[in-house]
Amino acid sequence: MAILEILTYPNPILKKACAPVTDVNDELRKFLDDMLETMYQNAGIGLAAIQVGRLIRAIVVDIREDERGSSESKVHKLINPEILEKEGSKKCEEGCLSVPGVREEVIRAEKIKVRALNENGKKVEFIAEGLLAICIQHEIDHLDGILFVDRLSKLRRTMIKKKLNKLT
Ligand code: GNR
Ligand code: NI
Repeated sequence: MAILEILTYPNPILKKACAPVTDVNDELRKFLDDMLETMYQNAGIGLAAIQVGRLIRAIVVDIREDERGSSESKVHKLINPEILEKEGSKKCEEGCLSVPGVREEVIRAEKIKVRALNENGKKVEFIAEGLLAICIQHEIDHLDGILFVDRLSKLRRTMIKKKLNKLT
C-alpha cells in the first residue's frame, strides 16, 4: 500500500479528459487500494485517479455516513463509471481534495443510475441517492477534467479563482 500525492488546482493535468480502462488486472486493483488509502489519509469521501496523476476512468468512494447518520462503511471501486439516468436536483456544499480550503454549494442531480465495472471487471448497475449520488457525480466530473468550482455561477467562480490564484 502507498499514499499517493494529490494534484491541486491550478495543475493543468486536472483539466484533462481520462481514457477508459481496457484491462482490469492486479496492477489496477493495487492502484485502487492505494487510491483508497490516500483518500482515507486525507479524510476524503471520494477520489478520482486523475487527482493522483493517472489519466484513467477509475474512482473510489466511501461516504461512510449517510444522511441519517448511520456510519455503515460501503466502499465503491468503480471503473469506467457512467450515469445512465438522473432525477431531481439538489444543492449541496462540496469540497475537493484538489481545491483545498474551498467549500461551495453546487447543484446536482438528486438520484442517479450508475453503470460501471467493479474491481473484478464485472458490470454493475445501481441507484445512488443522497451524498453518494453527489460524490459519484463529483468524481465522474474529475474524469472529464471538470472541477466543482467549474459548476459555480460565473461570478462565484471568478471570485474563488482570484482567491486561489493569490495563494499560489
Ligand atoms: O472529500 C470530499 N468531500 C466531498 C464533499 C461533498 C461533495 C463531494 C466531495 S468529494 C471530496 C473528495 C474529492 O475531492 N474527490 O474528488
Ligand atoms: Ni474532488
